Amino acid sequence: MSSSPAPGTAHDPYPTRYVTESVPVERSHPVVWGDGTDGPLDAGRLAAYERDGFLSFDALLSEEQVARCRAEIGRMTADSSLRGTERMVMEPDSDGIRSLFEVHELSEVFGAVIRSDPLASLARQILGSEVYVHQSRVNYKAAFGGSPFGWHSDFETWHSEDGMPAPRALSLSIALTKNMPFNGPLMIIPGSHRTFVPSVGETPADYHKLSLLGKNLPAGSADRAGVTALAERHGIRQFTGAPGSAVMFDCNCLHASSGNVSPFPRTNLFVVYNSVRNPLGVPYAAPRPRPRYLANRDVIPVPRTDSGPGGR
Ligand SMILES: O=C(O)CCC(=O)C(=O)O
Repeated sequence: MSSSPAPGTAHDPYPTRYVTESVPVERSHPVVWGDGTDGPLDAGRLAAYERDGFLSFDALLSEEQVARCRAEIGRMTADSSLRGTERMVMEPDSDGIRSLFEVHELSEVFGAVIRSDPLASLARQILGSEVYVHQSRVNYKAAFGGSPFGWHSDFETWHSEDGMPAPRALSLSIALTKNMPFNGPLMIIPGSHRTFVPSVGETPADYHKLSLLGKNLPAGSADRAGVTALAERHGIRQFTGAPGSAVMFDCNCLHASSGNVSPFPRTNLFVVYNSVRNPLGVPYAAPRPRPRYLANRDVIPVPRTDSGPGGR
């Protein structure tokens, strides 16, 4: 198994933030780890994930699960004890909610969905090991003003700010409302997972308090020339779909989404699974680690169950 050196001990294959110029580097780690045979994806789907860095699903969650998640969102949104906590990130220009973090801990409904075998088994198959939940969140993307997410690689942030050694993690973005071309759906540059685009700009202390607000801040944003070159080469895919549809994507994919000026909210559940063999260490390029609701350091494998989706 290949692994990355700890910061300061050897050459870091993914230098970022402390660089003065963004020089893209080719990924030195696998995309599909292990032989990829232990899981629900067939060889064709695995090969597509390896090539593009993502896979989409028409119905990863059932209608019943989506209804339960939406009811739970209503409950959490009305929960005054969550208002004003760091887990709830508000929109920069309104009193709307932008994101709610750690929903797998805050809610039994979300916890059961996120730990269910149909979801976790996908991550185990791609990452070639047991997995744990690195981060979970609901991105609300409210009607008439949900703000955008600029182009970035999540691994760039998790490596620099959380001390994630290797790109051995993946995300699921699951639609809880209909994702349409005009309400700010996810966009990915196919094939961008093979290139690490460093971000120029040192990480200030407690940077997460600013960077989660949707402002286009330098540290953590992908270098524009790097994004342009990859988009010109590979194009941009936009993901639309019914509630319950999903996109699973490699942690180093360059992705973004536009703001939502439409009258239709675009609310998605976002779950990140990391390999238990890729635990977080000292940040590679930040003064101190981010809090656990953003970057879980408890490597507790998601148990294997056959109870079916959604925590029956
Ligand atoms: O929900 C979205 O549209 C994008 C989310 C995203 O980029 C992120 O959470 O890193």
